Amino acid sequence: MSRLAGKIVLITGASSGIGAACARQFAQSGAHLIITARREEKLTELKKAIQASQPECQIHVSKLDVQDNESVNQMVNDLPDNFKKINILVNNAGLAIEIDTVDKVELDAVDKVLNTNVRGVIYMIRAILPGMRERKNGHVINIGSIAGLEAYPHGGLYCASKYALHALSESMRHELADTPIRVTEIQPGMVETEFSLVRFKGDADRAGNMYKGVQALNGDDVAEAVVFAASRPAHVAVADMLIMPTCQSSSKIPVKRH
Ligand code: NDP
Ligand code: 8X3
Repeated sequence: MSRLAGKIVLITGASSGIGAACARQFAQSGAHLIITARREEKLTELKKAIQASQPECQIHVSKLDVQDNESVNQMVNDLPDNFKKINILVNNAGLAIEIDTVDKVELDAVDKVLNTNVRGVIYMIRAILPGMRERKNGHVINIGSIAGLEAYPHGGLYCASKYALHALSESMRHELADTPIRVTEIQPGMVETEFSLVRFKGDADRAGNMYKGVQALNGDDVAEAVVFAASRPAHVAVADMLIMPTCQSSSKIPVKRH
């Protein structure tokens, strides 16, 4: 039997890309899901699609903006009883906005990127980790980035947010080493999702140019790594996993970003 059978997995940013792929793959492994994001209609579609092939998979849908601490707490408090004992938290919601030198970043982008990629993760951890500590059971999986290990030009804001997530993951790993709770950071390179479309504010040409001539990863490639980490035996902790397309060797991708 799968080690993930019957586990409760909460995924942020499950409406698209890596998060949606994680939801599908955890469901295939027998887990039950709490799927969250701002676009509730996408989550409802995903729930229907998953339950069409895995009718036994229980799925709770919750519209959530991780930037809002009160909403995060309310979402967790309002979980139905059968979803309250979260085993695995996948902090996946995140975004980049534009490609700019640090002196040119838009102030609105500073708020959105840091509030989502950093504060949002802290809010989720504050709301969910205490329950994991009480139950002496849990796994926090943070979706970092190669951009959190190696900064690239014109990406300072996004890189800073992912460096912060890397630090949070490392601190938590130390803090939880004397508990059964595991912390994993998955650090993808280029993944073709809605990420670039969001980054370039809906400009499909600019987004498409990012992946021209490059075989990028897809959401499923990353989800496989997430599910691998989550399904190790209880005494095995996957700390970090850097996963890139074969044609990528550093964050300075073979594509001109600006
Ligand atoms: P997508 O744009 O396809 O997915 C991003 C997800 O995050 C969406 O489901 C979106 O849902 C959700 N999201 C964004 N802002 C918020 C918010 N404030 N509250 C709740 N949910 C939010 O991109 P990816 O799947 O590629 O990105 C997933 C993660 O992977 C991100 O953390 C990203 O930084 C990271 N990553 C991506 C890489 C790539 O090349 N694509 C590489 C390395 C890391 P909604 O809009 O419905 O709220
Ligand atoms: C997103 C990857 O390098 O395109 O984390 O910014 S990158």
